[in-house]
Amino acid sequence: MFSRKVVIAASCVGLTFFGGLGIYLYSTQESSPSRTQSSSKKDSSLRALEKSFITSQTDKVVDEPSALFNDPAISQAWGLKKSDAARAWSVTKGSRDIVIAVIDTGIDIKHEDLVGNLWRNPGETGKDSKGRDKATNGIDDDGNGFVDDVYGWNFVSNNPKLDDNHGHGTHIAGIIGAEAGNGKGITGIAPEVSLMILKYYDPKVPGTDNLKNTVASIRYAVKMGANIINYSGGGTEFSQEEHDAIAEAEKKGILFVAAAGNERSNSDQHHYYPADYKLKNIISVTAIDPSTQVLASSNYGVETVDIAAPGQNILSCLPGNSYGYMTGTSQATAFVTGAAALVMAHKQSFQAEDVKKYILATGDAQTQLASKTRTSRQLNLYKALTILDQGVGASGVIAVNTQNMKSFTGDPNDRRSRAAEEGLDATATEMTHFGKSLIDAMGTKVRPGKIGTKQENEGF
Ligand SMILES: [Ca+2]
Ligand SMILES: [Ca+2]
Ligand SMILES: [Ca+2]
Repeated sequence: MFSRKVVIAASCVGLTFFGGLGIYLYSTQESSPSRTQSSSKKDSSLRALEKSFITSQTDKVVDEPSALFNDPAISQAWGLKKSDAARAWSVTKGSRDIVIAVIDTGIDIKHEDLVGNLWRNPGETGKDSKGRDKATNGIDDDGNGFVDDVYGWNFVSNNPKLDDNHGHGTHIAGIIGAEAGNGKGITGIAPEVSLMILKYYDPKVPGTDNLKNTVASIRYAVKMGANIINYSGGGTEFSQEEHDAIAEAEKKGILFVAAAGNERSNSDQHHYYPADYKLKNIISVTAIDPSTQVLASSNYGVETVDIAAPGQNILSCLPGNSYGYMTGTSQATAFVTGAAALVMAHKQSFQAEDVKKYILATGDAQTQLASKTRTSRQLNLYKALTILDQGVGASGVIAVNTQNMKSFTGDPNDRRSRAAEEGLDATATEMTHFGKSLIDAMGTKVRPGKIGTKQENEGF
């Protein structure tokens, strides 16, 4: 039997506070062996928090998103530019109707950049029959088995207090759904969204059964109607219970976005769960740096790891209205979750499998990712939202809509120039090529009629 390694993120070393932006820079090494402890027999059921490294920023990228929103730190978030976020936001900024369960270390529910995007359980808000606030009346008003679960639940301490004693959960929540245009901090990938907070790990509570809490969190998310589950933990042991809980989510059309893990290993050979369960609703995500290289610390695998997204020195929220940088596949996972929220908001009929296939098929193909991921692609938010809009039908043929066609810009690769040399309409060639690969990736079982129908309904 494999022992499950318990790994927590590096702690804060070399803290510097930049008052103007409320930004903390942490300077630490990538991994810290002293924080890696082998699990004892008693701890064998632990599901580890995937280690995100608190890091210092080294790469500054001039960023278009800063032209769109007034959030002061947005220009320091290179991953937004890398993922084509600004153009994606011109299509949609998400929707409060999309509920994302963030299963993590809790969050700072008072954080200035998150408070407006928290999910609120409708059954635990408002007044009860005696005029008391349902949120604090000590009664399980909606009868779901949890008392006063307004924003989610703390499965570590079995109460509704979601305080983040680690920082990881707040950071992940910020990447997914920090508010845009509020003049504070950063902007999440899906700046309009509802974040359901489920706490499965707390470094201050020793002996926590992370796997049990993870399973309970997944079941809560399924029961309470989340659309997407974001999970950045994992371990090398297969858990039937965890598998079955995610299979329940699959049945309900809930997407499960999972970190590939930071074990520096090939997941095809050394499986990492839950990312590697063979379920159609799971997206496994690895992390890249600004030059599109998979991080040395990140797991990879041409059979098991689906897609890559920014994960190095990612700026996001930290508890206490502060901000800082972290590195790891957790951060990359949050990018994909945000992308899924945007796609669901834009295409409301999409279920988990549709969103998954769509995000995987619309990423930018990169040669550096060919030996590291199943799709060889990095996340592209704009293309994830617009390929269908551009009129690529189920047959891979482009609908006649030159207005939209002209606005499309795809991969900045040589296909365009080759097409120009051949006297072809470069954009059309690109789109046809891309449309075919999209359909190939989506497979024959994927609702081809529905895609075409949907486009017609939307006036294509
Ligand atoms: Ca309740
Ligand atoms: Ca209550
Ligand atoms: Ca903001």
